[in-house]
Amino acid sequence: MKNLFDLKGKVALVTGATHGLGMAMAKGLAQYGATLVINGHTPSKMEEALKQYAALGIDAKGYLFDVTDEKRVIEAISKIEAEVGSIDILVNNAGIIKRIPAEEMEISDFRNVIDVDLVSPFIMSKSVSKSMMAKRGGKIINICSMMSELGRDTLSAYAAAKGGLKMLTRNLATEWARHNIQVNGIGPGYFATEQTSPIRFNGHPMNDFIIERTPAGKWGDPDDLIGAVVFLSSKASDFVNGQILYVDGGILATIGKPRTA
Ligand code: GCO
Repeated sequence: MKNLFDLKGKVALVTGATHGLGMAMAKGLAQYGATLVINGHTPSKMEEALKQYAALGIDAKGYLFDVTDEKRVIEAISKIEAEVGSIDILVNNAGIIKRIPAEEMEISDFRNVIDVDLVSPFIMSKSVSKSMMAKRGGKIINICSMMSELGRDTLSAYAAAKGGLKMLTRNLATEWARHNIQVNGIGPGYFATEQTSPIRFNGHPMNDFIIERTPAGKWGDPDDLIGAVVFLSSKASDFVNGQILYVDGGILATIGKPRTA
């Protein structure tokens, strides 16, 4: 039986893959045979990340570009296509978060989060879609969030972006399935990363709250996302379109339970 999850011969581009969840997913794609291309925007972080990939025996190709700038994205995609090959798998992972009460949030901050977390996945997807259509196939995976389904204090911009990203995923799936392009999403629950460190340490109440609210009773480990991203990047998901696969330890499955007295 052919290995449905084998990514050999496929070029995978992961945005924001110099650290955190992006790096874990990128590592997993490479370990399943993909040729790995990573995006970042900070030269020092890229240099450090490429060393970490190399230490794992992964020959990652690094490209520095701003995913919110369509001109730069188009230039970068054509450079990658010339130097590595056309992109078979795109993981739109790059994102930012700003935790500010809605009534205090500057419109510029709101717009910045929407730009990075929602507009840039559209820019990236549109930019790779042409070559995917030409070769009649491709995989696009958008990294959504619990905030694609739920609100949380201080996250108005982030939830608006991630809720929009869920619907963008469904719409691109609708428009591009006819080209054999599968567009899906992954919704990570609460993971132990740099991005969540402000709400995990120094006695922050969110740490215990998340552990209680998550049926699995713990924060996720970034490697817990590898199975989902390999599945959605592989032949195994050729008839899966417009789905958001939540990897959340069960948070979205439950209303939670009362604190035991
Ligand atoms: C927060 C967290 C979340 C997680 C993730 C959950 O402040 O609530 O940062 O946003 O990062 O998005 O899926």
